Amino acid sequence: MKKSALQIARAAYQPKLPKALKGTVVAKEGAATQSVGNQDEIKAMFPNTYGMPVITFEEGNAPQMEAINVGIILSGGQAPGGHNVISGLYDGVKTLNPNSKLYGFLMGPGGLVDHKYVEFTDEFIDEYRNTGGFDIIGSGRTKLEKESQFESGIEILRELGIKALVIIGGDDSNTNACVLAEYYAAKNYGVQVIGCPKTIDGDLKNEQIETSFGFDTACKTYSELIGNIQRDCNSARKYWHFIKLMGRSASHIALECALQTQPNACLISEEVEQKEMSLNDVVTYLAQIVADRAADGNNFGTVLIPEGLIEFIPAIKKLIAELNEVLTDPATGESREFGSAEEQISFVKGNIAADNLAVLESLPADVARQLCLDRDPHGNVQVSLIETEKLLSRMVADKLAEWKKEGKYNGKFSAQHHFFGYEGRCAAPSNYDADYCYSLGFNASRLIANGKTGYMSIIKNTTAPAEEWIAGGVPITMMMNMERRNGAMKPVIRKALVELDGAPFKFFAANREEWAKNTAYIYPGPIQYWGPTEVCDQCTKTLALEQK
Ligand code: FBP
Repeated sequence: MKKSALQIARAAYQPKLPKALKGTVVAKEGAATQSVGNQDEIKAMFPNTYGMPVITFEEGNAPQMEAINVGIILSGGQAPGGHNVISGLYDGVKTLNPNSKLYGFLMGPGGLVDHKYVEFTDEFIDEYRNTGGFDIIGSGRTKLEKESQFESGIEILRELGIKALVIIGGDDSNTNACVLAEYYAAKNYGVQVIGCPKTIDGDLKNEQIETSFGFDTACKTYSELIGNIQRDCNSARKYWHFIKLMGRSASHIALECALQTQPNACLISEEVEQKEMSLNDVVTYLAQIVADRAADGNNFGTVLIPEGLIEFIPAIKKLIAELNEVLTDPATGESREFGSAEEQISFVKGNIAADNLAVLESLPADVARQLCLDRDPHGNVQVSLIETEKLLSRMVADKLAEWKKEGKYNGKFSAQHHFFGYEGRCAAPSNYDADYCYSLGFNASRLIANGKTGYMSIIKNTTAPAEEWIAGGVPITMMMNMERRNGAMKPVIRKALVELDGAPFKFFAANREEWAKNTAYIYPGPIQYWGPTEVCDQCTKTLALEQK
């Protein structure tokens, strides 16, 4: 593989580890834990992995381990730093015993079920240290939930002598990791399962997990691009840029990018829901900002739109909930099969309540169509395929045209559209993500060495220098509650949405009026890997505000 000069230099970077992980460790156990909701049901469903304590690792004299074979899976959407989780785990198991082996299952959880794998070697791992992407073994969205999949998995794990499996994923994949951990524990199969918190969306976080990996790099990459657009926008002064940002559900990415770039407007889905705003209310809010700037002679600006917005508009949320029910076959709990998209849409229209049908029919045809079509394997609407940025700018243009007729607006409105998602998911990891991910992987080897299963690898105190980071593990059941999925109640990790009383949102809300009216853009520039620490080693503004 031909490498750029940066890649060659970056390969030599040695990610930092918390002090506690540098030598042998001992596990300090906290008190027994409880799930965040539905305790009785979760306890009954996870009798072998419920109630375990939070673990913190401290320096100590642990005995030398026998060689162990470990497997790893990358699951779901790509996130910068995944290769460092693998290299951290590889180095971790080798320091436990140089004869330990690490296997990677190919193209996501499907690789475990279909017995597709590779064995890592020094040369193989070295090619991928500190690089972005998941291409080292590929990723996939196969949902691990059926007994037949778990049984197929154990066959290959036994064949390769694998005693522990690490699953790198978001809330859905880690929920499945926990179900697998419980199944193997119940059957006494002798295979531990450990999760790692990944997703650029930033919604896998709680009091134990400060942030999911990849969020830092993805937000910095998008913020660089937004900054570039803002400079262009402020140079030509003739366009409004409508920028949709990834983040399937929560608006953490949009909020962080707003904190980094100070755009003229940024929608936060959670606020739209809380204020029970309709699509028309959202459009009026944006059109007013455009009109106010036009009154000052500024016919240009930037608007950030979270990808998941549409699902948070209460009427549309209610519609989607019914669509999800209707699209699931109650007999099997699986998605219904249709011969064509048209057949699916007409089935949906014939089977939903009149008020929801009215909402569906009020939406532009392309949006309505996408809402009626297939979900991803975890039952999520594929919001990355809905062009909200075009929908909103079209509706703002219509509103401004009305206001022009009424003499309330006399500006010029010309829009450009962008969607930043895939651009950031495989970027070379920032120093933060390179260090955090390496530590998460290395730490997973210590959870394995301590015989843990059903735990997620955690690294805390990450706003301090890496030396002072705290390593340990949290039982996955602790993060669970029951939610309705595909027509039935299921145990799932609770997703972290933007907290409207949290410091990041409050900071944004306190400043947004000024950013709307005045042109107060910040141009963050590219991620820096070398240089002064205040430039190169910063965490996200979200994390800094949350932890301050
Ligand atoms: P994960 O939750 O698996 O990390 O993926 C998140 C995400 O990047 C969302 O932001 C986006 O909506 C979705 O993946 C896109 O999925 P796909 O890669 O399948 O198009």
